[in-house]
Amino acid sequence: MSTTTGQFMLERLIKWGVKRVYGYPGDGINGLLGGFHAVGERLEFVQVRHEEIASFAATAHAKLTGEVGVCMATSGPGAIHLLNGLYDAKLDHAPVVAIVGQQKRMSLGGSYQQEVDLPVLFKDVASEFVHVCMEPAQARHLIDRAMRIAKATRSPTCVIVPNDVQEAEYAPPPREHGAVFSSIGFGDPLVVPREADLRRAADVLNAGSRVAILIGQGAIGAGPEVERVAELLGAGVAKALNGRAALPDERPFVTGSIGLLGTKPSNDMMEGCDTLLMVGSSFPYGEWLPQEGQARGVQIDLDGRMLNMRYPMEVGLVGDSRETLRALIPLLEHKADRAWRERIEDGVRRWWEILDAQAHESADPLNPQLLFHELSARLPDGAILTSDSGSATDWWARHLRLRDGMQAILSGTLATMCPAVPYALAAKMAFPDRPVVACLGDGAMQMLGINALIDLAKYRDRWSDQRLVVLVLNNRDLNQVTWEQRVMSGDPKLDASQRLPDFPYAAYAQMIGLKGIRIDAPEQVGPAWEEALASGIPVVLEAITDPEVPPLPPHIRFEQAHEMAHALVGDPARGAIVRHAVRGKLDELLNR
Ligand SMILES: Cc1ncc(C[n+]2csc(CCOP(=O)(O)OP(=O)(O)O)c2C)c(N)n1
Ligand SMILES: [Mg+2]
Repeated sequence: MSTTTGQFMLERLIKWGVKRVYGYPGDGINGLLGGFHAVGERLEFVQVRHEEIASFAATAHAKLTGEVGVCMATSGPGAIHLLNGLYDAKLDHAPVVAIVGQQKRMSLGGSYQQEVDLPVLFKDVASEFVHVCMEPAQARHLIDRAMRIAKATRSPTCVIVPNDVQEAEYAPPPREHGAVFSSIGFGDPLVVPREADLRRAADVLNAGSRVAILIGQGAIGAGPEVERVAELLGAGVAKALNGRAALPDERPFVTGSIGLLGTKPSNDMMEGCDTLLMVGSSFPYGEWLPQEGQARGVQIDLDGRMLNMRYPMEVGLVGDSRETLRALIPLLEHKADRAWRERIEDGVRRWWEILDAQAHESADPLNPQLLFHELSARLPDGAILTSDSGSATDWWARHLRLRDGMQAILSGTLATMCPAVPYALAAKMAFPDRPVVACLGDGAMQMLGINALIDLAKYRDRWSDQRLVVLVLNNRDLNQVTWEQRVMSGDPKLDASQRLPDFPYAAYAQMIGLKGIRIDAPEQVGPAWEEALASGIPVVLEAITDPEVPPLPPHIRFEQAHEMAHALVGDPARGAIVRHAVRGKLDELLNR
């Protein structure tokens, strides 16, 4: 029996080790879909509600497993819907392959139905590799290169396939001039800097007396080495959001996240340090790093293009974080004076007390922080945590104490709304035996999350461990932006753009065969988590939370406080906000 080019492409993906493709059908990929009959269970088509869910899920697969995530969509509108998830992959350096359909070759250029200039559309997001398969003999090397380049560059790549090429009989490249003969396989190299550069880096780090370390997702897998370096240098470790799981929060010298979503000890450490070591991070906000000239800097990144751009580093090392730190450790001297480290640990201890106090402040009806505080103590071993973009992200970043063996992902650099539930789906598909908790706001839930819940309901029966909780903060507000308007721009809340309609999230979950729990009182929070994590079925935990609890750390900068004061003059919620803000400040002061 002959093989179609569509089927051949699927077989090729299987040879590359791909087990599932997230996608949505359309006649632009009928030739590929037909191939799924032939490949059977070796490659699964996971049908999700929206192509954006497919690209988020493929991205999450890549972020969680390190493997290439694959998504598929039809020509025109389907392809367009993939874009946001693919940009998430691009900006967070995740390897993803998108396979999209196109109209027949003979239609192209005819302003044909659903004809979109796909190479141009994907040229930016898949800048490392995007090609059209114009004939069957190209199929082999286009799939091989899309997979290899996604892996090698940790970025999304794209193969566009006209429908008639998908349906055409596959023929391997002929032995003639012009043919391309590719093969599968890619082994990640171990990249280590040169000895002389390591020595220069060690000299900088040894000379400092107050060293701060900032790690990002590139440090995942290098936790023990980061810990050893921090021990030798008497340093503290701050974490960018996608690097949260690289080093557990239980360590007394881990200052937690950084930036506007960050912690006071991270900020204090950056303000007080004389040396900065950055590992596997492109944390974008320079104002939360030391002032130029204040500190000497060393940076390690696997991608040389990412070096020395957030802070003027003295030494930039291109290397794998674990191997580079291992090579650096023998060159580092143990700092005898531990005063700086003790100061950091003191600050961290105090900070956890502040967070505890803040979580227990009363609010109307629920303080969102309490949800995260109570979850933190109950996080199951091996949990995978996903977050969205919104005020939930602030609490997620500060209040959850990650332990060894957990993973935590979000859209770090694109900071887009909507990934939390699609990420949770992909987490469960890749690790059906691990508990998953997704945290998001009502805006993101209304934008895409309620659709993605249908996917959870659809696929849940295959998960051996049913622990999957979707926490929705129902505050009827696009709260993060409301606060950004107040704090960054000095404007009061604009009701027209910020207020959200209510929606029965928990009741909706019940309706589609999941469990729903709705809470609106502090004493319900702990028991709700207990129930949700023990219920034997995925749960939507809907919490009615107070939008006037500022999702800002108590140490916001003077200019921001000034802008906020200005904004509140015309804000109807002024009284409640000032009460919360003053209480937050009091917690900070009383815990000194
Ligand atoms: C796709 C997209 N649109 C808009 C934004 C800007 N934005 C960031 S957070 C946010 C509010 C999110 O609201 P919600 O999900 O209700 O969470 P809350 O902040 O209320 O907790 C918005 C609109 C974004 N990041 N991504
Ligand atoms: Mg909201």
